[in-house]
Amino acid sequence: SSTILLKNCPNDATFDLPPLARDPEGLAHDFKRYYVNTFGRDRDCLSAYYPYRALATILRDRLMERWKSTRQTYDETGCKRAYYLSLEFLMGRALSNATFNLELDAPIAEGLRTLGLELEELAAIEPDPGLGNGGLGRLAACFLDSCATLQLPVRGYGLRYEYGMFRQLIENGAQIEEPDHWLRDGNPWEIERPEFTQRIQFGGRTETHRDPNTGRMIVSWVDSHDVLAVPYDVPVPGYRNDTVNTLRLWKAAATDEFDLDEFNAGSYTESVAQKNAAEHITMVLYPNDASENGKELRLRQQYFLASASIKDVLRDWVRLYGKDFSRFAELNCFQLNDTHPAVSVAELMRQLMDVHHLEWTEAWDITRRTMAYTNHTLLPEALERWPVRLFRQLLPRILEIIFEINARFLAEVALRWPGDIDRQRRMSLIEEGYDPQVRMAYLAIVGSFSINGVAALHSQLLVEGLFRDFYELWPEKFNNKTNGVTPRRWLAMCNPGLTELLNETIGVEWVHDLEQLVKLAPYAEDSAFRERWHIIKQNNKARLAEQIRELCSVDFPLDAIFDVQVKRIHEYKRQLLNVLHIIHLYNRIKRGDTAHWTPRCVLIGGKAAPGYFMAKLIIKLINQVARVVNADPATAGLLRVAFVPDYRVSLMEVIAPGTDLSEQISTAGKEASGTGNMKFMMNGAVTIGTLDGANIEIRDQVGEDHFFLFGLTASGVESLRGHYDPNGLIASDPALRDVMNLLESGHFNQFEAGVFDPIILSIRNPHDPWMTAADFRSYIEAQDRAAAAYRDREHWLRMSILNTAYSGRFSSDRTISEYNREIWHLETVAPKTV
Ligand code: NBG
Repeated sequence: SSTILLKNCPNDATFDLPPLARDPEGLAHDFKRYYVNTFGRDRDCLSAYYPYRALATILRDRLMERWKSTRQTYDETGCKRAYYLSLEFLMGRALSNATFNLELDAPIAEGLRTLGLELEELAAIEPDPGLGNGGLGRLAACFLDSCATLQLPVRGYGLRYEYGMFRQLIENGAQIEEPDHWLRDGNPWEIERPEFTQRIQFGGRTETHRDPNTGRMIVSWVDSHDVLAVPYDVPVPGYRNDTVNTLRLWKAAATDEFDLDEFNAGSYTESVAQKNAAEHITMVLYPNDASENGKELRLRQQYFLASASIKDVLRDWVRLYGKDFSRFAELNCFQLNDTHPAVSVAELMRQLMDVHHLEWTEAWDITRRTMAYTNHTLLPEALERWPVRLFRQLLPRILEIIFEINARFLAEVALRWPGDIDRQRRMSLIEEGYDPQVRMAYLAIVGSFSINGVAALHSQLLVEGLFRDFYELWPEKFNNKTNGVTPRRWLAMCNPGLTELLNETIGVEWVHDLEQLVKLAPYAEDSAFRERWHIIKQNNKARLAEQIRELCSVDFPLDAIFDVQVKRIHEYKRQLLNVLHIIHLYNRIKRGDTAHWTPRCVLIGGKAAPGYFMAKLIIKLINQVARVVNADPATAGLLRVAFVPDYRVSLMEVIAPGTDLSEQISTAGKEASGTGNMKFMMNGAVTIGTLDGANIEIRDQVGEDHFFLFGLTASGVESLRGHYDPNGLIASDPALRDVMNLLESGHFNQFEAGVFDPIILSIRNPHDPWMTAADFRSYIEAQDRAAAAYRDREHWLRMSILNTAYSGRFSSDRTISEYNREIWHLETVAPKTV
């Protein structure tokens, strides 16, 4: 019914609506109206949910008018547009973001107070939508925020998962996963747009016939099982600038037709039940971070996103420009967030040729001028490859196109390197073998004009290693775009205390021009300023400690150094190294080696992929070590350890401001960039870290004296491979030997003999890819330096201030400006003010 069209749309331009209130009284009035008339509540309603909904509706109204005006301005100016294609958008809560970006925080808080309500309390009712795993999904969210703030016409395309990232519980030290039905109570931040529904094909076969008019061969994809893609739009407000961009999320829905064969065979119910399967496509987010998983449903998700989004863009094109695609590449750009949406390359070809009847050369020229690919990892286990047989069965037409792309590409390689058969085999989009595979990264590279890594080291390692052959062929395509995070959510909103001090000291411009934070640097020498800095940090630590007490029943004393590692649990991120250090400190306490001790609270948090055995075991070890350490009276006032369950965006908003020491301790060469490292730095934490990912650039910015460096370099790691000898290291380092002894004695698993054996074996394994033992000595020495530095309070405060002062480079506004200047080439477009 929602797809039935009217002859004339109601003309909203003539509606003459009164302007919406922005003052406390007007806002309170609107609140009352929604609470009573829209949600039907009264004094008997004790649920905080309805006040939240009433407030969300107020903000939605105010976003809506700007949203429409932004859309119309983009259409009217005929500007070039970019599309960020991503299987993940980890947006975080929307209410406080909208309130802040619309500059309504003060009047709303005041209006609510007249009704006896607290803005912060209502904002915390909102479920934190977890439509992403970790860094990659959160980066997409920061990018959308920066695009809207910079007034760039960029639209996000993603999937509307019914179930996002699982909720993590800890039982007996181990991770338990629980489904997170975040949509259960509805979502006020989306608008369903059934009128823009698309039809997506799966299965079936292809047929070729000659067009009687043109004589051209036309391929059609027939007998397919189709699924509908229904878009839900989410507003993305810019920072105080009237721009509201769009994140369009697709939901899978069954078509209304029945499968006739089955229907005639009398299996009516089976036929209806099958329709249900269609809706499974967007049921759940795959909870794997930086590792592929090869399930058919995942490929369905990828194609569903690619096909629906490209159809949507082409529909828009035809609406605005008709069937002439000659300027399409000039006015459109797709940014592929990792290889997850890489099938878009073939899908754009398919639609241009089979639906819009372009010739191969023209379609290929358009595709190669519109697609750009970002790589987010070097880990081999994350490189996506799909079996050719799966493609043949699920996406037969797409496979034909991939084969054709490959044949033409390999001819190009042969022309450049005649007779180099090995190179052709290496570069082929198809990995030959018993079960041939499509290499998605190569498809993305061949189909794109730009390929980038996410930090300087990562981009360099890409062209020297993984993508070397392609770099030799097309050096001009490769570039770096060091990641960034939005200073709105990750400083201004999450750290109101510091924001106030910054505004007073250097003005308010830093919120959208973060390099201005350098103006803080001279204040590091001002002792009165340092004192204010200290008080703010202590308040933030108190807020964090309260959370930890509530969630973990562990007390964090505020005079201790707050030492934090929160991120996905992965062996390469080396939470294990952190645990070894904790055990080392515990040993020191037990042996009475506590002269000049710095009290320390270690906080670790993060989710493990449900199928990742070692990661789950590491969680268990952290919890067991925490239990032993915290229960031992000898550690009182010296050491506390907590594992915070269900780490997510809204928790980081409390954690980052309250952190002193930021743990960024991955094996060098493995962490593509990291973005948590940037959030901590902005909030005045000092980093202890390896020369990996963006850590290198963080250290370059803040200076080596204000960063605790340790460990092997990426090239050091590579040259140690083959003669790494962890057992020799353990034998010769008394501290490490003591740590291993305690671990191996079963001290942390009294009632579960042998549970941690796989961890012990991994540390002692000469082929341990993460080389945990290799970096132990240098790590505990860096930790000692950090502890000593923390005891010199004025020195630490200087370092803390300088970390914030030199964090300007890590704003996603800078990153997005670079994407735009070097890849997208969009004009800024300011919508008409409403
Ligand atoms: C992750 C990297 C991080 C990086 C984010 C964002 C994947 C595949 N990669 O180091 O591990 O910060 O991407 O670029 O999730």
